[in-house]
Amino acid sequence: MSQKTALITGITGQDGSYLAELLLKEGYRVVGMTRRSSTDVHERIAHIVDEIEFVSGDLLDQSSITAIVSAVRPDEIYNLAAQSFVPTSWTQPVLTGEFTALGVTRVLEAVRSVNPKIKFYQASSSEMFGKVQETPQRETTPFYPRSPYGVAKIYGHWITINYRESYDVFAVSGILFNHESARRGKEFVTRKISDGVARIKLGLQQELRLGNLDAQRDWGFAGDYVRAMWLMLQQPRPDDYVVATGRTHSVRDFVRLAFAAADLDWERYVVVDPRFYRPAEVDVLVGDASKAYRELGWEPEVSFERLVETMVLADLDRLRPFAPA
Ligand code: NAP
Ligand code: F7E
Repeated sequence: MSQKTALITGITGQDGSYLAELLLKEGYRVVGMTRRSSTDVHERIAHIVDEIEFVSGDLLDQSSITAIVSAVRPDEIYNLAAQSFVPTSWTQPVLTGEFTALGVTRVLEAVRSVNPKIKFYQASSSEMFGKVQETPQRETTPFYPRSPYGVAKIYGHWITINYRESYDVFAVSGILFNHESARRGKEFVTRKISDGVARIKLGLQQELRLGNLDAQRDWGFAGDYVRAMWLMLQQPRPDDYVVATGRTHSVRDFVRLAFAAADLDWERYVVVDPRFYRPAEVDVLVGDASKAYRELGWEPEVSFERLVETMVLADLDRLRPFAPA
């Protein structure tokens, strides 16, 4: 069988790095789309950078995307690029819509015009459920977004389904619940906590300021979740899937376990700071991934407890060289 080619938008992000690793292992030619930057943004993929081909493009620019799809001739496209930080979606709502919503149409337009046989994966999100209408949330649960990010992701979800139904494109929407790792951006709460715990343990920071400790999320490991993305494109028919662990924990639970992993008492260091509250909050999310279990044969391998501990230990290792003597 000839080698398959995958094009990944957002390859420099957390998920892009794990997906690139997986696809290389599966024998793919991996091409990553990156946007022009004056600094090196390849930190998360530094270990595999020689095995990946890079093309320069931007979700804002239709001509660059169409030219890339035309030149690369991928069998599969994973559209992971987005403005993905929820608070920024309130301060930059229009840009978030351009990247996270219309960006999806731009990639789909490139697929439609170059070769509608290309398989397409859209990175949809549990943020679409927002103020939840049903618990646990599944593929059929109605959406009620609580941020411009959530609203933009719903557009991306429906335009993906629309291109499947209008043009017969093999287009799937993966509704993924929060997934984390040592490669998570430091502004997201889990990594902010693991980084903060490590800094406090090593004497580099005195306190950790956080927002709403009562929010609850269904947190899994990013390495497990990219496997579900790939499996979705290997199915006989395109469909949409919820990917989640089925367990939910509060930010406070994460904090408690993370400080305990470094033998620290969280209550001595955590300060609740209303600056980190959101204009509208998603209080509690928990997913029902039974369709993915059944049809994709997918299940998560890393538990919440192991995830928290791994993230703290990784930040301790990374920061130890900077600790005062
Ligand atoms: P991430 O770490 O924030 O990575 C986002 C990626 O998008 C980066 O590679 C970034 O490039 C790229 N990007 C942003 N704007 C772009 C533009 N205009 N043109 C081209 N590239 C652009 O996000 P992630 O956690 O890996 O998530 C991947 C995708 O899954 C996102 O679409 C996110 O919304 C979605 N999602 C994530 C989760 C989760 O829990 N992680 C859950 C559900 C859905 P730079 O490096 O240049 O900034
Ligand atoms: O917040 C609370 C905050 O920013 C989680 C993105 O990948 O997952 C992510 O979105 C919760 C919220 O992730 C702080 O209020 C408390 O309730 O880590 P987060 P998110 O908003 O759930 C979804 C699935 C995506 O698709 C997104 O792209 O934690 N929280 N204190 C805090 N959050 C942050 N960031 N910082 C705090 O200090």
